[in-house]
Amino acid sequence: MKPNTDHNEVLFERAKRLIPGGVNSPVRAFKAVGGTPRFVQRAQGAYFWDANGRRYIDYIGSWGPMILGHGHPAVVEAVQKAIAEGFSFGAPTEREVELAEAIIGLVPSIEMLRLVSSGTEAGMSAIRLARGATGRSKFIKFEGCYHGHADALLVKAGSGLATFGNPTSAGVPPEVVHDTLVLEYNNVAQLEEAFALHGHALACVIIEPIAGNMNFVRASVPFMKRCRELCSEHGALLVFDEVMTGCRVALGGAQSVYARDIPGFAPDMTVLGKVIGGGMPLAAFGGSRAVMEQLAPLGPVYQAGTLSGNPVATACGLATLREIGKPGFFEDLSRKTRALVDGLGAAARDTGVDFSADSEGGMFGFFLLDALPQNYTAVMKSDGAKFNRLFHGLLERGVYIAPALYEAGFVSAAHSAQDIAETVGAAREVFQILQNS
Ligand code: KE4
Repeated sequence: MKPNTDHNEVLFERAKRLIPGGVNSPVRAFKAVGGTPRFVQRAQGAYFWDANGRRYIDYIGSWGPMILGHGHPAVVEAVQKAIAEGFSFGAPTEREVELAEAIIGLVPSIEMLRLVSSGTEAGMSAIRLARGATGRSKFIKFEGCYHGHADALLVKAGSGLATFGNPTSAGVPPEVVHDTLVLEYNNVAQLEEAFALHGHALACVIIEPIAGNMNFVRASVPFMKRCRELCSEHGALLVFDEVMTGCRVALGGAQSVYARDIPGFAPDMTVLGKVIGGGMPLAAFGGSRAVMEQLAPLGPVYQAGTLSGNPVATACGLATLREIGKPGFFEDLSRKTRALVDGLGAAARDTGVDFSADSEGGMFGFFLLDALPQNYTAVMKSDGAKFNRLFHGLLERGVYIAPALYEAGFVSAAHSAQDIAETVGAAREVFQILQNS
């Protein structure tokens, strides 16, 4: 190859001939930000190296799972040991029980759980279980929240509360989303009206408690309180989608954060993924015994999976949970993440860039807006072109953030103070360029 070949470009062209868009998940294609995706050659700690051998400080970390950083020795050792014992059996193993015990120990609202292989599978199964357990078909989700790509969840708001959802994807028949009601995040009045109209027919409300698929938008405490109260009043289940926030914003997930402000707060079901698998294909959904025992083979709600509870994935997840459960882990991670957003905020203020940011535990988000948005409409008021220039300016300086303004960011235990300082320094340079142009 020519000496200054860009191997990312060569790989991307090769990939696009064989894989739709050259990627196995759309957000990786850099469609929103433009340019050539970086093909990862290897990763270690807070960094990955692309096909050209260029190092990046990684703030995606596989979209959340790599909370310890890449290649943590204890996790590598656990996975290597598991592989030597066998890849997959399609039969129960002790490690699935150990992982269930570990998760239930961290999330008191879960009495029983089922392991699956992806967040989509967990979210889809949680909706089916809520419908089966309540005998009701309708459910509420919120605009800007993503719960995986199951048909009933690929939906945008209908016009008004009387009408239900419309598909956001081709291939989803309108009737499949007919029972999905899409409301505005943080809108208490609309939520109360929806329950007044449909409360008797609602199986559940599913919510991202801190919406990482809108970059980083917190459900307000009053809004979360009303979600809980209205679900209880009307016999609907409150389903927390903590695929992103679980064991990431706190050891007990976002529900443990809300329980600090709402005494006794707990959802009825929780969907988990990402961190609990440590980067391997593993997710889970759980809740009360009464609800979970509606699942096959005990109850009438069917759900299954060839690789569910995979012995290598459970080893990876267990080793990860062991490490993040160590004393001081989340305090250190939270401090580091807050230092990043504070540093970015100071750099933005010094350069006059409209900027707002927030973090909880090892998850953060920022907006090129002067105030934190409270819902999807507000998030999408961000200047996309400006974000794209920020994204590429950081990328050129070896800092890898999410290639889309509606995605959250993640710090790992492996990110050093030096990495954070380097990132803030790079942002300061790019903010300056944005302001001077
Ligand atoms: P997966 O099916 O991608 O494992 O999980 C779906 C899912 C469910 N719930 C929440 C809150 C999620 O954030 C996700 C997946 N998150 C995206 C990032 N926004 C994964 C990245 C991707 O789609 O490639």
